[in-house]
Amino acid sequence: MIYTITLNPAIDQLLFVKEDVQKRKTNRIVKTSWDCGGKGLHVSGVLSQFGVPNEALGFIGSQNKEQLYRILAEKRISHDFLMEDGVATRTSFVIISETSSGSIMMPEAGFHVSMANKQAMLAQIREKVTPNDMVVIAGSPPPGFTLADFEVLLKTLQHTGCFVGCDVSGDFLQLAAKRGVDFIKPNEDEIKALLADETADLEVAIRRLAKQIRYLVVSLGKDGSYCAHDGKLYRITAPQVAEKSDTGAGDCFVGAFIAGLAKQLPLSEVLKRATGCSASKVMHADSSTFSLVEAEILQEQVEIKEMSIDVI
Ligand code: TA6
Repeated sequence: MIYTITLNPAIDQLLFVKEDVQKRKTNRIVKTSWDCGGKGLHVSGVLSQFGVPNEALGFIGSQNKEQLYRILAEKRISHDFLMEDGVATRTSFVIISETSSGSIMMPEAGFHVSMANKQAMLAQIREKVTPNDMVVIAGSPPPGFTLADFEVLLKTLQHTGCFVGCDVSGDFLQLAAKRGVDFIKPNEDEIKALLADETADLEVAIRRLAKQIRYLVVSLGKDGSYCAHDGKLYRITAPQVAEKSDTGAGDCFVGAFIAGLAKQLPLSEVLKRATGCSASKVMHADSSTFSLVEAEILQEQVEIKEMSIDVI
């Protein structure tokens, strides 16, 4: 089984405007719609689209639970959330211009999680997770969820012997890297920060960090990615597509990557698929839509160069 953990889920409110938002102008909204938000939920959505059994875990608020459940049912995402009473799952506003590419994302902070629910999550993990499972923690933590809380969570997961993937940032990423989790996906700046060396050559930085992480992916946005695994370094070039919204593209990559590993595909195939899926996502305006058919066509345009990791 694959579990995704979204510590701070969101409901994305998509605000479509005609042109780019400008100050001192009435920026009229021409259309609004809703999507699930929070990186782990997107990972779950992708896994479901690939037919890979998964369950979304995390903390949600009682006040707008029906709305979130409706969106998750549409995306065929099964879940077992812990609920905080009297608060709402945060909204993440995403502004999408109909005439230009890219999106603006403005997430709310979210609610404080009670000690009882933090403990309940640890109990849930001890009860559900087995050594054959994969667990992906993705997205920002809610206010008051400390680094110490995250360390206990990681320790609890690693104690089960399962595969642990983390798509997190800042101090949480530092900690995940230090604890040698199985998968992380920093960007170029983050990997240099991880090594406390802003001037490090990117490939040198990857080679150094790869010693402690089984699957290390470094995302380079529209320029593709690097992946280091098992003594090999891969440079992946992404297909160029007409961008509508990049929101959720990284999550789509993670979901497809984990789906590929779960299906035990060769790594080059996993990387091609994940890159094709995230390129397809970029062509869609909302936060989670991508097409398996589009992704299959796009993955044929993905180029992978393989290098030995031991050069440096
Ligand atoms: O990556 C896209 C997304 O998951 C959005 O759907 C949005 O809700 C946001 O990211 C939340 O990001 P955060 O880092 O705060 O968890």
